[in-house]
Amino acid sequence: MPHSNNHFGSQTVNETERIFHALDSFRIEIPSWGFANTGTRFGKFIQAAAATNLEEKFADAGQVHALTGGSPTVALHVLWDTPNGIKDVAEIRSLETKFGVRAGSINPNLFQDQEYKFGSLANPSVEIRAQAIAHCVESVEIAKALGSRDISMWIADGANYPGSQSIRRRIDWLQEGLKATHNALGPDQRMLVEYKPFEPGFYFTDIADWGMALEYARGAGPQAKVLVDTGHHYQAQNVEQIVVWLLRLKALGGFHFNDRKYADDDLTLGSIDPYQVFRIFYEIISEAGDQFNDIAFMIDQSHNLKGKVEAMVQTVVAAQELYAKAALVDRAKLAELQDACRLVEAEELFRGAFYIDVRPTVMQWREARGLPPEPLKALYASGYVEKATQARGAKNAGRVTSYA
Ligand SMILES: [Mn+2]
Repeated sequence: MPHSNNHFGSQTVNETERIFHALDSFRIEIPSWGFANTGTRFGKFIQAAAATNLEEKFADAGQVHALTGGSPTVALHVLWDTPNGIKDVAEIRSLETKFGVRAGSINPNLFQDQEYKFGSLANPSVEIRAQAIAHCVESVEIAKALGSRDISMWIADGANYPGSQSIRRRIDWLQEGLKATHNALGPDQRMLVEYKPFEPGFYFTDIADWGMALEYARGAGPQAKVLVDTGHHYQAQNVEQIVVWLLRLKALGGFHFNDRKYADDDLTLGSIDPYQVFRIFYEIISEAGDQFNDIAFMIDQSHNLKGKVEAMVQTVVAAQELYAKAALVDRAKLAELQDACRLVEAEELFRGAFYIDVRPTVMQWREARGLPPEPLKALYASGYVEKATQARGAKNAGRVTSYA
């Protein structure tokens, strides 16, 4: 076992190379909404340093990328970030140049307007469905103008009570809406279909699992793929197995990474179960092949209590470290052990990579790439958050916190 018996401190040259190679190819997109004030179902919590407009979100995202070297794009939310639609594209272009991060996936908003109380693309009202489709098509146009490849479709539609909605008719309505959105895509664009078993609908959601998402994607057209949000599964589900199936079916569009203890908790990636992230990364490294560039790694988290920029730096660093660990699994050796059914040795080889402390090598990689060796320390030393607090504190103090 060439790589598994000397992991106490420094890595071998081979391992260093593998980690450098892995980190050079690994990019994870951060969401604009991760920098704004958020809360719980009960109220919003205001942070003095939270971003209050798109420029501040880009500034924060640029800061995270400058410190980590791993997050060159920022996911945008159409209603929150481009309130004037396509007219906002010029401003976004100049923010990209100013802050050194590009616009990434475009996220339509099909859950906030009052019209969507009973659903958007699956609403029984033909007028509201048409409004939802128009919004999706506009989102595609914004993405085109920004040069963004992916439209991420998070459909919050569902129902709370048995008998209150027709499950079957909603399938047809939703499929029609997704098809119409797909038809608007440019040749290089993709539509990513996200799924979730419950919430906000507590009897059903219209796209409850990866099978439904896959079927909707196939029905919509060849440029539609499935988006896996790691928090959108029942507790016992094996997410890495879903990932392998989607890869096999050439239908994996990307991820929304986050962690959870109970349901869709939107906690920091790897904070509760880092081994799960490692397992997912391992399957991608081992199975993706030429599909790798078609996988959009994205973060979807909500930091209610942690400092926004601080939490996002922590997230990207955690993702880089877990990705580096997954790259250290000796795949040839593992396959040999698996085929020979040497079960314990196979398992030990696999989890052995998880237990390697890659941080010293990741630090070397950062230094070799002109990045600060310890991004969080560099953030604290920079005074960035203190400056943001100064500049944004007054604006944030006037924000509404209650839902009443
Ligand atoms: Mn998500």
